[in-house]
Amino acid sequence: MYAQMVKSEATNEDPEMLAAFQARIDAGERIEPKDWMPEGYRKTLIRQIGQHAHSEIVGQLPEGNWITRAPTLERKAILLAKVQDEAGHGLYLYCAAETLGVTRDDLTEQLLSGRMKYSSIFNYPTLTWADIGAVGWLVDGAAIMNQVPLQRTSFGPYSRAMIRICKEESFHQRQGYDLIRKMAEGTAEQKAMAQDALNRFWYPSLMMFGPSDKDSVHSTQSMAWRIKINTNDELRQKFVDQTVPQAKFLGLTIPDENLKWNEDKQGWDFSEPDWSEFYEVLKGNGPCNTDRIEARQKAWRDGAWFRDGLMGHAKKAEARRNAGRIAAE
Ligand code: BYC
Repeated sequence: MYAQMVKSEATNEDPEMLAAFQARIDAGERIEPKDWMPEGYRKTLIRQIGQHAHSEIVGQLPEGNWITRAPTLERKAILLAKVQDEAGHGLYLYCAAETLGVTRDDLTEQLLSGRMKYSSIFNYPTLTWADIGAVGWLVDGAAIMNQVPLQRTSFGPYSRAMIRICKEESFHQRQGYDLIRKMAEGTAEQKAMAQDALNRFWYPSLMMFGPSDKDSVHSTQSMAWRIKINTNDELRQKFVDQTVPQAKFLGLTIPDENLKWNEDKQGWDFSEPDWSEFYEVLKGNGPCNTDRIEARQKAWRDGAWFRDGLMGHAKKAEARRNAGRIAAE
């Protein structure tokens, strides 16, 4: 069935090569950059890895917003390290995408012109210090739920980047939980801030997993190619099952009246997010879309002198090397 789907996606590619490629995927082999791959596989990876890289980079903005206002030196140092980690994750992922024949400049240009997406979650504001806890606990928690299976994704460079990223993300999730726990166990006012953060971040976190399976455009093909290992709904359910007991332990209430343990499925029933809000955010109409893109555009403009300097240095070094080679010949 999968081979048929692959064939219909890319009719001008050699059916034997497609079948051999699918057999490698089905056997659990990793695909490496120099291997033959269907054009659709390459494009899907560039889209997913590129969006993922952009999410890491844009994801620095809501948290970076609180570095100067962290309440203690220790919390500031932790937050600073976390935001730096996100930059590193973006770089590993851009490098993985570059092995597919796209440049980081191309990807950046597509982000800045609005032609490439980043995760919807980063279009929501971080209004209070408790939001930084909620981002670590819920947003990094959702990110890990999605990324742990991606360590086994079929494309070698992506899978290896995910191994390192997951190690760091799990530290991020724990520091977020520790922060929100301090707030939840603090004064009545602090606990109310923690609850408010949970209320605002719950549904946007559920949206991170993408549309429900019936509306997911890419899942079937991406799973056939093992670019994705699980469906969006499977991971969303796992996230809810993991998070409900954590919220109970914190003494916080998940803002969902329909949350109910389902004995048959051994998991929690929960309300779907408002998908019309999700699609509005994707169209650019979320609370912070404009701010986020403008911040990245400004960073790109402000960094022009540095990129020019690096290129100038690289060109001079190359000219010196070439001159040395000619003299030696
Ligand atoms: N936001 O067919 P579907 C992080 C788009 S965590 C925006 O299901 P797919 C971080 C989707 O791109 C976040 N767009 O797509 C954490 C597609 O549109 P296009 C990053 C979304 O790809 C803490 C359309 O909706 N993680 O970085 O099969 C701190 C239809 O969806 C979203 C990753 O990127 C969304 N939430 O599945 C700092 C993980 N959901 O492209 C940083 C890797 C869907 O056709 N990515 N769309 O125009 C994935 O696992 C998959 O790409 C997704 C979506 C599950 C996200």
